[in-house]
Amino acid sequence: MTTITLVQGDITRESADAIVNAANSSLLGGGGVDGAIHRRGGPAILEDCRRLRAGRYGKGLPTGQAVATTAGDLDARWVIHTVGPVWSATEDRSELLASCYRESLRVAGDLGARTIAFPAISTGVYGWPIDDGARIAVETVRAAGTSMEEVRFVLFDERAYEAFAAQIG
Ligand code: AR6
Repeated sequence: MTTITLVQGDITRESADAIVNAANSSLLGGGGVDGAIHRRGGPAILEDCRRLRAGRYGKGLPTGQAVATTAGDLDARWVIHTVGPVWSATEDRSELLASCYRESLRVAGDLGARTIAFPAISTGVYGWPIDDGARIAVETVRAAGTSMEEVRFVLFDERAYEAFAAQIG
């Protein structure tokens, strides 16, 4: 049984086996939660990301996929970097957003993680409407059949927290 929990706050303050980063395909950092994770996690995370870019992910991490690095100074064992889709009003990219949650759970599960903390992927800079982003996140985790004991959504503001709370019911 997987417990889904909700927290309002800064994901870089959380303690979990795996903390998920809403990255971009460069894996080399950015704003939003990505910037916060690299700032608080320290340079070890970026060093791992650079190694990934020099190796298997020479062209970057494709949208919807996930990859793990060290968590550096964060209170976690791994950061799972995933690349959400940019919101589009003309194209349905929901499957790519669902894939971010599924792939992050798979990568974390393969590493042996039992607890994982997610931000609301794509709902910031990438413009995904928060209610729909929350629906996809919760539906995908519920359907995933993961080995995780706890899946925690860490929502930065009250609006996002309420959107997730409405999905949990
Ligand atoms: N803890 C938890 N949630 C946060 C935090 C935090 N410290 N900071 C922001 N959020 P975003 P995206 C929320 O923009 O939309 C970056 O530049 C935020 O309120 O971080 O997937 C990357 O490098 C929002 O609800 O990620 C990419 O280029 C959610 O996290 C691009 O942004 C996601 O917002 C990815 O855009």
